Amino acid sequence: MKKIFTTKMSFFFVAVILLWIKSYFIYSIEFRLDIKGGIQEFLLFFNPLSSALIFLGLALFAKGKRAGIWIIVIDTIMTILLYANVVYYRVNNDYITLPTLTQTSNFGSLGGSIASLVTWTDILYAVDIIILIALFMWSKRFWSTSRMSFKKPLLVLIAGAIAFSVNLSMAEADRPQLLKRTFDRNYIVKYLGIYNFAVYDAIQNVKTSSQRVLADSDDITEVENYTKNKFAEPNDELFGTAAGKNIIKIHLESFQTFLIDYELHGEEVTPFLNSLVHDQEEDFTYFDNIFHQTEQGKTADAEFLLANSIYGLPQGAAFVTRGNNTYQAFPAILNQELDYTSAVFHGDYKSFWNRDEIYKQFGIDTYFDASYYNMIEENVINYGLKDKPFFEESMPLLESIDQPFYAHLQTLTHHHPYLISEEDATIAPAETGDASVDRYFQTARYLDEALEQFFTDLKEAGMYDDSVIILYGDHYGISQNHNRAMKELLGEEITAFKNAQLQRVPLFIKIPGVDGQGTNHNYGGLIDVMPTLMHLIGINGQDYIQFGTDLFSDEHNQVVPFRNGDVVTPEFSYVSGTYYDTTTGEELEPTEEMEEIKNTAQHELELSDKLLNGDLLRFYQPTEAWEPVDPSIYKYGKEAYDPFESEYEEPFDDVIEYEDYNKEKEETNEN
Ligand code: GP9
Ligand code: MN
Repeated sequence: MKKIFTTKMSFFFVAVILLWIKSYFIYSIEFRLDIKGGIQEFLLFFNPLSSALIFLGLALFAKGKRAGIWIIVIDTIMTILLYANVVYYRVNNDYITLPTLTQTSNFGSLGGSIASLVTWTDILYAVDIIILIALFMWSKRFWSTSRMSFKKPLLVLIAGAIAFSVNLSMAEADRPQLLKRTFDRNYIVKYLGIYNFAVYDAIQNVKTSSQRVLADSDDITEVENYTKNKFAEPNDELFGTAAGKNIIKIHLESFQTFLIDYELHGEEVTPFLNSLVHDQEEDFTYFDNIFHQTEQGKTADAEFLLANSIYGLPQGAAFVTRGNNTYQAFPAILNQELDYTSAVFHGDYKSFWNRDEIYKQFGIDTYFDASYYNMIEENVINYGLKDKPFFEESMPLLESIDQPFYAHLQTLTHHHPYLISEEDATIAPAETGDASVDRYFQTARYLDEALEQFFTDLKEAGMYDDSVIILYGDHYGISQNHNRAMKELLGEEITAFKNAQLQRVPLFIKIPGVDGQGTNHNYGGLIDVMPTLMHLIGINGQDYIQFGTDLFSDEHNQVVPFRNGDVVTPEFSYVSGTYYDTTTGEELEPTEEMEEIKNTAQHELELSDKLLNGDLLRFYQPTEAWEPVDPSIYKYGKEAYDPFESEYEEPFDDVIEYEDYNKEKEETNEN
C-alpha cells in the first residue's frame, strides 16, 4: 500500500486524477455550457484528462524530486488559468482570450467588484494542490533521485495525445468543423475544455498577429486604388432620399430566394413576404438576383458583409479571427457623419460569433442579446428565442433607443435543423422524407408570420412610414447534402450550376416617401447593401473602402464573386472551374473577356483578405474628420443599459432538450 503512494509515477497519477475531477466539477458548476445529449455530457467529463496528462506529463522529464515540484507548479498554473476564467465568467459570461487580456477595459468592470466575485468557498478549488504539496512532502523521501527513463514520460504524453484525438474526433462528429468554423468560445470549452481552449486561442493569436505585424501603410494603397476605381456614382434621384430616417434592417435567417412565391401543397409558403414583392402599395423594391457570398462564418459573414462591404474570410469567421481589427463600419460612419445611434437585437447569447467583441469595433452602441429577452421554455427553440416573442419583445427596446437609429434585428427560428413545435407550424411539412428540408417550409412560414406581426407593431408605433426598412436572407438554408430532396421540390437536377444559382437570397428595401420599383433584376451580392444604403442616407461612399457598389446606381457592377472563388454575372457563371451561360445553364467556352472578369473578381477577394489579415484600415483615414473607433467605450449587457429593469427567469434551465438534434446533425453532417 505504502508503495503505491511513494513513487513519482503514483504521485503524478494522483495529480492527474485530482486535476481532472476538479476541472470537471468546476466546469459543471461555474460555466453555463448548455450541455445537450450524452456525447456532450461525456466530453465535458472526458476533456480535462488529455490536458492533465500532457501538461503535467511534461514535468516527468525533470530530474529526481524536481519532477514533483514541477508537477505542483504546472498544476498551480493550470488552476490559476481555470480560476481566472471562473472569475471572468462570473462578470462577463465569457472566457478570457488573449486580446481581452490586452484590452484592460474588459477588466474595468471587474476592478471594483473583484471582492464580490470571489467567495471564501473558492478556496476549495485549490484543495487538490494542498493535498499534492502534503503528499509530496511526505513521499519525496522515498523517491529515487535519478531521472526516470525517457520512455515513461513519453508514454504518458502519447496517452495524452490519444485521449485528445479521441476527444477532438468525437467533438467534431457532434459539431462539424468545430475548430475551423470558430463558432463560439462556449462550444470549444464545452467540447475541449478550458486548457485546450487557451492553447487554441494562443495559436490563433500568434497566426493573426504575425500577419498584422508584417503589414504596413503602403499596403492599403493598392486596396484603396481598387475600390476607388470600382466606385459607382450615386443615383441622383435616390441619393439622400432617406436622410435622417431610422434604419430598420431585418436579417432573415437561412432564407433563400427560391422560397419567394414557392407553393407547397398548393399554398404559398411566405404569403406576407410575397405581398411585399407584389403589392405596389407596400413600396418595397425587391431584388431577385442577390447572392449571399458567405462562407464558414455563415450568419457572421453576412453581418460582416452588410456592416462593412468587406468580404468574410475563406476560412473561419472574420468575426472571430479578426474581431479586434480596426473597422470603419456603417454604424460608426452613421454616428460620426450624422449622429445616428445603433443597436443589434438577437435572441442568442452575446458571445456567439464573438459578437460582443467585434460589435465594439463596429461602433454599435447597444447589443440586446438573449439576456434582454424572456428565454423561458415556451419561447425558446433550437439556437434561441423564437421569432415571434423576439419581435414582440424587441418593440419596446426599439422604442427605448435614441433616434435616428440604425437597428439590426436578427431572426433565428428559421435555422437548421428547422425545429418547430406543433402549435407554431401552420403549414404541413414537405414530404421528401428529408426531415430538415421538409420542415424548412414550416419555419419559413413561421418567420413570415412573425414579420407580419412586427410590421403591424411598427405601424402602430408610428415607426413604419418613417424608416428605411431592409430585409435580407443571410445564406443558404439547404445545402448540397440535400440535393435529392431539393430535386424533388424544384423538379430539376441540382447540378453544380443550379446549386450556384440557388445561392440567391432575397433583398427588400423600402425608402420612406419613395415609390417602390417592384422587382429589380440587377445582379449583386450582400457586399452591395452597405454602399446602397449609404447613398440613400446621403453619405457619399467614395471616401470609404468598400468592395461593393450601390445597387441603384447606373454604374453598379453586376459581377458577383462568391467567397469560394466562383463568379456569377448576368451573362455567365463560373462554377468550380467551368463557365456556363447564366440564362440557359449551358456550358460555355470562355472568351478572354470572361476570363478577365473572373480574374478581377478573384483579385477583389484577395484584396479583401489582404485588408483583413493586415488589419489595414488602421492605416486609412477616410475623411479629415474621421475618428478611429474606440472599442473601450462600448459596454454591453444589462449592467450597461437596461431600459426596463425587467427580471427574467434564469435562462437555460427551461430550454427544451432536443434528443434528435444531434442525431439529425450527424445524418446531414452539416446544414
Ligand atoms: C446564432 C445565429 C446562427 O446566434 O446567428 O448563426 P449561423 O449558424 O447561421 O451562422
Ligand atoms: Mn445564419
